[in-house]
Amino acid sequence: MVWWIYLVAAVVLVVSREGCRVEGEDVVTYDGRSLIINGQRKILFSGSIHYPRSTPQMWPALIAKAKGGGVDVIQTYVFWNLHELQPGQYDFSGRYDLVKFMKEIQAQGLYACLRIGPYIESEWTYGGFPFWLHDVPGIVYRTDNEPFKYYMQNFTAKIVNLMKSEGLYASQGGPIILSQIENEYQNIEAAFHEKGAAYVRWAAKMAVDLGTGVPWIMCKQTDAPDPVINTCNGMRCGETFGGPNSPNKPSMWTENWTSFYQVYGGEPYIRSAQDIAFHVALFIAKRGSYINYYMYHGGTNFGRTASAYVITSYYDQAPLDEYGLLRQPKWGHPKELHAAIKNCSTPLLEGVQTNFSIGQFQQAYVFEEGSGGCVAFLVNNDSTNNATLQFRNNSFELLPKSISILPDCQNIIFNTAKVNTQPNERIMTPSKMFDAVDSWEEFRDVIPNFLDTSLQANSLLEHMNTTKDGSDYLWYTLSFQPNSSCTEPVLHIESQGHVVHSYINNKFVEAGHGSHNIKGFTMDIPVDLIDGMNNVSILSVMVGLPDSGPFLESRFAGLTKVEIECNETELYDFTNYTWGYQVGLLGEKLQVYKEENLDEVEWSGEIDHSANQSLTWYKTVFDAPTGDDPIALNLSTMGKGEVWVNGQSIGRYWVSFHTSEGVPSQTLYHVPRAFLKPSGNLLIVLEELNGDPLHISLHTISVADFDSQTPYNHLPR
Ligand SMILES: *[C@@H]1O[C@H](CO)[C@@H](O)[C@H](O)[C@H]1NC(C)=O
Ligand SMILES: *[C@@H]1O[C@H](CO)[C@@H](O)[C@H](O)[C@H]1NC(C)=O
Ligand SMILES: *[C@@H]1O[C@H](CO)[C@@H](O)[C@H](O)[C@H]1NC(C)=O
Ligand SMILES: *[C@@H]1O[C@H](CO)[C@@H](O)[C@H](O)[C@H]1NC(C)=O
Ligand SMILES: *[C@@H]1O[C@H](CO)[C@@H](O)[C@H](O)[C@H]1NC(C)=O
Ligand SMILES: *[C@@H]1O[C@H](CO)[C@@H](O)[C@H](O)[C@H]1NC(C)=O
Ligand SMILES: *[C@@H]1O[C@H](CO)[C@@H](O)[C@H](O)[C@H]1NC(C)=O
Ligand SMILES: *[C@@H]1O[C@H](CO)[C@@H](O)[C@H](O)[C@H]1NC(C)=O
Ligand SMILES: *[C@@H]1O[C@H](CO)[C@@H](O)[C@H](O)[C@H]1NC(C)=O
Ligand SMILES: *[C@@H]1O[C@H](CO)[C@@H](O)[C@H](O)[C@H]1NC(C)=O
Ligand SMILES: *[C@@H]1O[C@H](CO)[C@@H](O)[C@H](O)[C@H]1NC(C)=O
Ligand SMILES: CC(=O)N[C@H]1CO[C@H](CO)[C@@H](O)[C@@H]1O
Repeated sequence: MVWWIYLVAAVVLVVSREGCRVEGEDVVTYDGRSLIINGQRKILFSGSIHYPRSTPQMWPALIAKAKGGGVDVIQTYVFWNLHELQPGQYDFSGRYDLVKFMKEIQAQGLYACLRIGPYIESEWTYGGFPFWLHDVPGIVYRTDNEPFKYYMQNFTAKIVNLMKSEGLYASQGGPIILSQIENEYQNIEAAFHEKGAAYVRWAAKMAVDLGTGVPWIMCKQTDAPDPVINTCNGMRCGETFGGPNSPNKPSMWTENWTSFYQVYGGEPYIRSAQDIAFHVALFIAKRGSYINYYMYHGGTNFGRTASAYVITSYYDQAPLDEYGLLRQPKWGHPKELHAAIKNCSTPLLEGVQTNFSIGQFQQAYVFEEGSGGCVAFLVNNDSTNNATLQFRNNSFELLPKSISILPDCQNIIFNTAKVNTQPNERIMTPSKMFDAVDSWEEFRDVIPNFLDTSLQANSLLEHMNTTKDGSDYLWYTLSFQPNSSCTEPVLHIESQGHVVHSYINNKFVEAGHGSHNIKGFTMDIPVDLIDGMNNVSILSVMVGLPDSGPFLESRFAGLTKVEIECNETELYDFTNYTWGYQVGLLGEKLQVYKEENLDEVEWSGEIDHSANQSLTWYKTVFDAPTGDDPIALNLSTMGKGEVWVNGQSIGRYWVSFHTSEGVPSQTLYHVPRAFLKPSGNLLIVLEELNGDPLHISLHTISVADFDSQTPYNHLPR
């Protein structure tokens, strides 16, 4: 549908909002108050669950638990770099089966919001872009650039056509009521000057012209062109959102962060259930009608899918934790809030809103219908004291920093600061220790020297453009002969990310790294050189590609300067020296983490993790714990690396990177049940430092109320 027909349809529907329903198909439109589905205004609660961050086996229970929590809509991004491996070559299998995910949402009677992007950020490597885009001549991402627009339109059309061919839009009887184009573009728009606004107009028109029959949204985009709806992302949209850019558009909140993503070296962000409820209630009081929890279930960044420095566990503090278990009271408290708001949705949606002050820090928001329906939200914004006040001839004592909901303007049925749900806690039940030395075998990866390399260049190559994201690892090697008088040599390395391991003459010398907020780092390492030719091999490691900011296509990573300083005045500058390169580790090239390739290398039964740091592959087998509880590996004694179970990567780990409190950011790593068979599961650990595999342990995970140790994984009554 072209946009103007769409607007006319919206206007007609506002005038006569009954009727108009095509059997089995939902007509989705909107007015200044809310989305309108089959002629009815709706207040909708939505929850983000990203299909590739869990397994298809987990999807039904995750969706059911979201529904149980009072969620009406499941929101997901579409992950371009999982789906389009090479231009025109697609993968929609297994965890990438978007159609199956949408059909599960539909089967459970929920709606879907499909955020195609295709730029998604999402703490996902390269913001969702396939790395091959980088090599398209003349490309500049996310601006008025023909090559970029071609591939963006091509993928967007691919997804829309896939959804249409499966009948998944609400206009076809499917669950999808909204689609998103672009993502928080306004954050970078100014960097592109007038091309930014031109791109926004193009993206909106391109999307609308695809004719999905349901509205499009743009989040954090105040100039979203009609009929695309601009929506808010953030923690406090009730306070920060400037509102829709037209009186005919509803006020929608597409990312109310339930927590925050975590980076290596960072602490988890704990947002209380009370604080979430306060801001959700405030947004509704201020005539908001759609709120999405980002994330409702975060899940796991399997493989190398996390973006730069982001940990493998994603939003574990969401209402459903990484394993899909209820995190209380974050699940139960919003559930009560949703029920309270749903209970008075008619006066909220059809009534006239007024707001007025009822105290120095207190306000009332009242919705009244001609027919007598009345709902009030009483806000106490005093963060320390109760407020005792009069409202409509009744006296109320309001808790500090709270919103009370009165569905009849008389009685409080819900207060955001009063949590009735019992908190719960995670219980880890040990299932197996891997402490038998003879259960492990190891393979030391090979440190390449200059003469072993086939790719050579007279400069320091940019890391990402050299690996093409085929691996985290890039070897920079050289050989050189120092002057005999270079007696106290110091190896000086400057890197733009993320980790460096340095070796001289095949001996480990030192590792260094940057962090999420401090990109570059330098190292000065006194080294021993021999007379004659020395081999210098430096391993540059990336922990995910960047996912945000303008000009992502021209980011620089890897080594920027390498010198050997003999003394204050004399140094060897290797910046323009002849370097030899190797992309990836030998074990990666041989895929030794796969059962069928184990024989490609010699495994040794004599494991010795205390030996000087080197790149070591460890292998063992284990049986799956009985039962259905989720499973995790405790890697607290390891350093940094990646883990595979039956050939599938469960993600990177980086236990040796401590927070300011001196603890690892993540020690538990999810092993999905779907990756396992009953016995003989192959576990492969690639360790970059000198972590101790003998103290890895396997646990089953459950949750229990604080006061009862009885675990439950089901929905409490
Ligand atoms: C998208 O591009 C692929 C090749 O890159 C091509 O086969 C396909 O026809 C294109 N689709 C559209 C809708 O342009
Ligand atoms: C009523 O709400 C409007 C819009 O949010 C705001 O500008 C105004 O200050 C509010 N009035 C009172 C008395 O709180
Ligand atoms: C509550 O008070 C804080 C601090 O003064 C202010 O930033 C915020 O906007 C207020 N919120 C409401 C809902 O009045
Ligand atoms: C409150 O009480 C006064 C005096 O008794 C009465 O006039 C008024 O109508 C009452 N207001 C409401 C909302 O009940
Ligand atoms: C605040 O009000 C609640 C009831 O709304 C009451 O239970 C509590 O004792 C009060 N707290 C204080 C400090 O007065
Ligand atoms: C719904 O609101 C009515 C008053 O309007 C109240 O009597 C009832 O208990 C509420 N139900 C729920 C589930 O909150
Ligand atoms: C990226 O690498 C290719 C070779 O694979 C090279 O031709 C190109 O110039 C490089 N681009 C940049 C920006 O370094
Ligand atoms: C620095 O080292 C060079 C040889 O690498 C030597 O010739 C020179 O005398 C040294 N200078 C000082 C100040 O030690
Ligand atoms: C340097 O590397 C080459 C090629 O692997 C090797 O033959 C030589 O022995 C190495 N030299 C030293 C000092 O390790
Ligand atoms: C090494 O020796 C050569 C010749 O004696 C001299 O030109 C050069 O500056 C020296 N380089 C360093 C880094 O000491
Ligand atoms: C390395 O080569 C580049 C390009 O040829 C040049 O701009 C730069 O100054 C050189 N750097 C050093 C340290 O020689
Ligand atoms: C748009 C918005 O509200 N952003 C806020 C999200 O929350 C973080 C952390 O509390 C704030 O720093 C942002 O301003």
